[in-house]
Amino acid sequence: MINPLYDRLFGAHAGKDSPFLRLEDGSVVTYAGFLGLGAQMAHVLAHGGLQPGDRLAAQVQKTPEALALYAACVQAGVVFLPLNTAYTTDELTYFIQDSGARMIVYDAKSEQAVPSIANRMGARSETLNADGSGTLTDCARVMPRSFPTVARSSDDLAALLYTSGTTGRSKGAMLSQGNLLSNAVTLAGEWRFTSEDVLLHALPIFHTHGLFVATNVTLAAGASMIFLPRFDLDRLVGLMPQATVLMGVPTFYTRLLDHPDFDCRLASGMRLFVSGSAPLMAETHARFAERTGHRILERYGMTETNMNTSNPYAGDRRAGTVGLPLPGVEVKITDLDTEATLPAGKVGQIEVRGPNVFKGYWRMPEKTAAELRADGFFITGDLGKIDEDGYLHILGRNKDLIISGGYNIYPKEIELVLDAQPGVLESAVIGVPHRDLGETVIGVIVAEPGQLPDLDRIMTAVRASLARFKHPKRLVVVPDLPRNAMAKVQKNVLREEFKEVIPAV
Ligand code: MLC
Ligand code: AMP
Repeated sequence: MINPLYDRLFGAHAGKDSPFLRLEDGSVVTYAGFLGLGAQMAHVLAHGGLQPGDRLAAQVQKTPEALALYAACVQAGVVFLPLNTAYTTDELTYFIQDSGARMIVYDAKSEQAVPSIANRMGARSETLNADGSGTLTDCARVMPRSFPTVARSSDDLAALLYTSGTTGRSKGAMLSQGNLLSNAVTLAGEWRFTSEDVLLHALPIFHTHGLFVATNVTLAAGASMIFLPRFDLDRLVGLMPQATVLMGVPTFYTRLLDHPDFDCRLASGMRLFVSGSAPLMAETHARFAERTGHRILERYGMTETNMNTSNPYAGDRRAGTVGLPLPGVEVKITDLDTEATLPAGKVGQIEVRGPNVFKGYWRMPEKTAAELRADGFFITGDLGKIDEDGYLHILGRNKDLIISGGYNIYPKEIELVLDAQPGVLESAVIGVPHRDLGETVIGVIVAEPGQLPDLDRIMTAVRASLARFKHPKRLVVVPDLPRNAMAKVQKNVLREEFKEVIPAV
């Protein structure tokens, strides 16, 4: 194989007229059609001067063309950097600068700042709009439908995915061809995917879950996907009889349970429901099983590691656990202070090692050294235990992180914005329970002496700099923040105090 990821996931389907994407309007994109478009786009990248190893940043809507751009990058040896469509210009600028992207593909209808950012950086920019139009597809259309695949090795980078950090500065996780390929092939096998499968795809394609788990597993099996542009509960319910597998964040499942038409008849053609990216409540698992007869299969992963563990396909799927280590993946629990490996039943930090674990953080050797040990174990920042039967339980986090509807939100990033506002002395951002999203964001503010901060003005500043899903649902002003003897803010005290500040919906 000259390009392991391309050859196995994409090239293996060359010439096949079987469906890859089933679109909402009933039309179908075949494997051959998809690969032809990907090859045309690879020519556009090469004509644009992109060399193997160069980064291409894409902030585009979920379309077949956006997915073909991923295929094009892999085939041309270009490192794919997908970006959340909710990111603001400020956020986008950081990612483009930090990654040194050589080409930026963006939606001309929603983002106007890219050409000037690209100019400043000496990068090229192309447009790809939500209807598939744009300069990228215009140029691609006149290109040959085959492209000489660029040689890559397993260790070469395939993707750069940004994940926020506790310092408020996002880090680019470097994922190699081998990281992505090994995980896709393992999961397709573990979850018994075949070419007959039809995956109901309602996740975004700029994160690990929708791109590398859902899409790569489908490709590894030569299966097809019902490719929805976004999550839409009624459509999900309406299309379920045509599907065999659903992958979603826990919010998908709580919302499905709230839908009056969702019952066992509707789910009778389905063979598998997978949940991940955030904790699935045992109660949701139980209600789902009662309603449909299906036990949701929960798995555990991260941007840096792809998937680490999964409940078994054939064995016991245990609610409240994330299952067993995947083949080839080692999971251990270590003491936070001594770093010694702990026995079954003891709670500590979760560390993982395997072919799935990333190569480090882009241009951040100190951060890489702090989280990725020399022996290959990655310190996940999650806390948990392994029980007597080998199942992993996630019991908390040793990192200040909020997960809202499957999106990670690092409080520090929001605190930095709040702290910079007039009248604000300091702030603490916390996650409180939310029925629909699992957790949601609250900003707790301490005013400068004698000042009354203007909360509307503060929210305007937040909106200008941070993606919508990170916005606090409420701001509250308190006289001071609770601190421990080390002067560290006790967020657990704040979480307890404000846990009911957001009404249950
Ligand atoms: C949308 N909004 C959110 C939100 N999603 N706010 C907080 N948290 C979220 N997750 C906001 C919007 O900005 C909007 O704000 C309002 O809620 C309604 O927007 P919407 O677009 O109608 O929301 P909806 O489509 O219902 O989205 C909810 C969702 C979506 C759960 C379907 O968030 C989603 O697709 N989440 C999946 C995220 C994901 O893929 N995570 C995987 C990461 S990879 P307003 O103000 O306009 O009302 C990873 C590794 C692993 O973690 O293990 O998988
Ligand atoms: P991300 O950085 O977006 O990839 O998110 C990774 C984090 O999501 C992990 O470190 C966990 O904290 C969390 N996560 C992923 N899957 C699960 C799960 N099944 N249960 C609990 N937490 C999860």
